[in-house]
Amino acid sequence: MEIKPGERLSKINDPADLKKLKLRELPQVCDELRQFIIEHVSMNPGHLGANLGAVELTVALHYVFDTPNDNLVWDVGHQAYGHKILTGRRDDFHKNRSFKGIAGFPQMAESKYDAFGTGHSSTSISAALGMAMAASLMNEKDKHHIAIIGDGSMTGGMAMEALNNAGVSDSNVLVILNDNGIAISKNTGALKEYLTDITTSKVYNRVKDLAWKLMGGGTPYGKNSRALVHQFRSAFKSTILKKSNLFEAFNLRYFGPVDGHDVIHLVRLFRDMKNIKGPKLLHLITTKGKGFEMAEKDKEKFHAPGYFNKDTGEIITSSCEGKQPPKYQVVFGKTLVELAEMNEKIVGVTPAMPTGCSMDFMMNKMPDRAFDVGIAEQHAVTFSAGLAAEGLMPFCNIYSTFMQRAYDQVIHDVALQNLNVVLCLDRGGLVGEDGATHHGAFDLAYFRAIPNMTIAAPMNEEELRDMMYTGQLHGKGPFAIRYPRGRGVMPEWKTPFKEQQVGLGRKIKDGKGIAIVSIGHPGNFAVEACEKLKAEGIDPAIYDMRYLKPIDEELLHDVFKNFSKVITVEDGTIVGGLGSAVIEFMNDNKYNAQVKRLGVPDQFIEQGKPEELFRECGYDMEGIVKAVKELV
Ligand SMILES: Cc1ncc(C[n+]2csc(CCOP(=O)(O)OP(=O)(O)O)c2C)c(N)n1
Repeated sequence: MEIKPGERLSKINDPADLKKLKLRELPQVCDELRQFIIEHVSMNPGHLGANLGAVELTVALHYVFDTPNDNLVWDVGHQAYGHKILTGRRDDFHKNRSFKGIAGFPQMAESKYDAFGTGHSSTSISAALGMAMAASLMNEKDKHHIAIIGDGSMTGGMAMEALNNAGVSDSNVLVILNDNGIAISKNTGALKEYLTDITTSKVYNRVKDLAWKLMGGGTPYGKNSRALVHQFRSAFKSTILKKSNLFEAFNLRYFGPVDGHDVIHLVRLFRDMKNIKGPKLLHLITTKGKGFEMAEKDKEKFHAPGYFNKDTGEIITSSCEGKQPPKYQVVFGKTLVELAEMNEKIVGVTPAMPTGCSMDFMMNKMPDRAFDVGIAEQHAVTFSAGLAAEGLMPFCNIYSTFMQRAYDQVIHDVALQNLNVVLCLDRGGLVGEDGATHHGAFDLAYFRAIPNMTIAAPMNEEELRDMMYTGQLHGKGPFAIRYPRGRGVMPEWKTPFKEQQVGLGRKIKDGKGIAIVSIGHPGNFAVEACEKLKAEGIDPAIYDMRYLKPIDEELLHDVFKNFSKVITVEDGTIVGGLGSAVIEFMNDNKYNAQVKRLGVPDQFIEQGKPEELFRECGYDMEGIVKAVKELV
């Protein structure tokens, strides 16, 4: 069904059209933009709450600044739908996050208005600062560089590193802190408390208001802001502000907190900010889900709600929900609680993804033993190393794509110290609609290079449970378990625990002429492929390696002694993963076989439904059938 934009929105094809409107027309533009986003996301799922909260901010930024000459750098980019719609992508928005459609996050290749590509958090201030530095070296002194970052993303270490750097530069960076008091789940940590304090502290705000009055300004940030700010700063720099304001302590000029939903005030504020040189931070208070009652009420659920009714807010779930196999995430969360009840040394660690990875089951059941450490993957890993060094058994769950952030921490703080940390890599492989920034395509390859590391990948729910059980008994250093997004294959998944022999694979079926060697969930595609091939008289053997490291050499000897044609299947890059390991083994042991590697090719894969992407990469059931027929 076609969704029609409102009267004003329908005329905005780029920011120049927006700029033609009168200031008083902007609230109407905001209403129409909000409605357009709600209608689209209800039918074509994506991020909702963050986008609704950023509507006024987005309209005001494009109204005042000279985009794309001025750079808008969105942090994470999950709140940039309004930006996309106002910058020429309104009519393509029904293809948001779809195969061959537009990306759900800003993408430099997609539009000149997307100053920087994002998806992972806490990068915006660094990128904007780099751009500002480049502009100043190239003598483009009038360009503006604006980082828009949420309070959750501000907890990421990179954001702090960038603030630290920005504060000693005279670069023209404006950081807009879009503070809605929540990340995906409730924001955690001292920074959150600090932001609440400066927003609500009567003393702080009274002193600030008094300052404005003393300086003769009726409203803060009025016409003569440059002079005002100067007086304000010199009077308060060494006293109240510097001591009580974190951002001033970083040498950034701090403005706010102000209402981030008053579009007219925001326009006036931004116009003023344009005249203030140097690094500065504007603190906006917004409401996640603004303007859609259900989303305001249940912010966590409406972060990315899936299909919902645009009138009632009711979330639409598929009717056969009960009969389907569970999601790997749920099996992880519930199994962790079971294990923690058996082993008191077990603790859980998540960097800001408690519901996504299902650590919330443990948090609810045993709140003292499960930690949400904020959007801080590096810290999560080293924090887990610390827990392990004292004899606890941490299960540190990080999405595969975000684990990339913590690579050195895994090598230096866990593997080199040979500490017993169970690293759970959720969303391994191609994840679907979130696209290139979120695919967990590299983990098998990047972990395989690390000494002391064990890497396990379950083919189904039972194996995930057994690997988790085995991981906590292992006691010989880091133990990684990587599993995909979404459902497994076993509706009856609550199997009794069995300790696995680490590094032992299995032959799923015997066969003739050709062997398929797989790891993890795609082994199920291989089983389906063989059922299909049977009808055509082709009968490959299937081996499920279970462990990529240590790899089951005995099983691979069996493969190469019996087959001269081998297909490897993995849900990850073919550069350095299972296929590479098998070829290395063949070479080292002087076998001579034809090996075809199926997996993610050596390129970034964009968004689409997982099935579409598996097909595109050629390792779904059909892809395996095709490869077997070509090779046999
Ligand atoms: C490095 C990294 N870790 C985790 C995530 C997953 N993630 C996406 S949005 C989000 C919450 C961001 O919170 P905030 O910046 O406050 O924005 P809000 O959604 O509240 O507008 C998280 C944790 C991510 N994108 N990048």
